[in-house]
Amino acid sequence: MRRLFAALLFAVFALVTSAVVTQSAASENKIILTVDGAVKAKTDFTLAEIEALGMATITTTTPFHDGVQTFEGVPLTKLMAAVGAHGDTARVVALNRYAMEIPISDFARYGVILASRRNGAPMEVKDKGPLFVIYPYDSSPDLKTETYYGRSVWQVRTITVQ
Ligand SMILES: Nc1nc2c(c(=O)[nH]1)N[C@H]1C(S)=C(S)[C@@H](COP(=O)(O)O)O[C@H]1N2
Ligand SMILES: [Mo]
Repeated sequence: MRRLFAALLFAVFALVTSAVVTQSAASENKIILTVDGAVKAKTDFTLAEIEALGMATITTTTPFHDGVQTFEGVPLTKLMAAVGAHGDTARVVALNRYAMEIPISDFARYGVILASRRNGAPMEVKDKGPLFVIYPYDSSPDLKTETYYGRSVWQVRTITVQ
C-alpha cells in the first residue's frame, strides 16, 4: 500500500514537472511580433530576439499609468534597420486589431521605443503588453497631444512597413 502510494505520488510529480517545463519552453519560443511589408524579409520575433537587438530606456509619465514609469525596449530605428525597412510609414496593429499608421521619421526624431518592460518586468497582455509603442512624453509638450497618444499602440502584434 505504501509503495503504491509512493508510486502514485511520483507519477503526479512527474506529470506536473513536465507540464511546467513544456509551458515555459512554449513562452520562450512564442512569436510575439511579426514585421512585414517593405522589408528585406518578413521576420518573426520572440521576446528574447527583440531584446537582443539592444535596449533603450525612457523614463516618463504617460496618460496610461499613474506616476513616473521606466520603460525599456528596442529603439524602433534599430528594429527598422534590423529588418531592412524601406518605407515612410509603419502600420502598427494590436492584438485587438486596433491599428495606427506612424511616420517612420518619428522614430529617430523622438527616440521612440517598442517597450517590452515596464519598471523592470515584462508586461502581461492585461498590463498593455507584451509590446507597447512608447514616446518620451515628458520631453516635449508636442508629445502630450492626441496625435502621439493615438500612436502609442499597446499590445502590438504586427508592424507592416509601407
Ligand atoms: N492596442 C490599442 N492601443 C491604443 C488604443 C487602442 O484602442 N488599442 N487607443 C489609442 C488612442 S486613439 C489613444 S488616444 C490612446 C488612448 O488611451 P486611453 O484609452 O488609456 O485613454 O491609446 C492608443 N493606443
Ligand atoms: Mo485617441
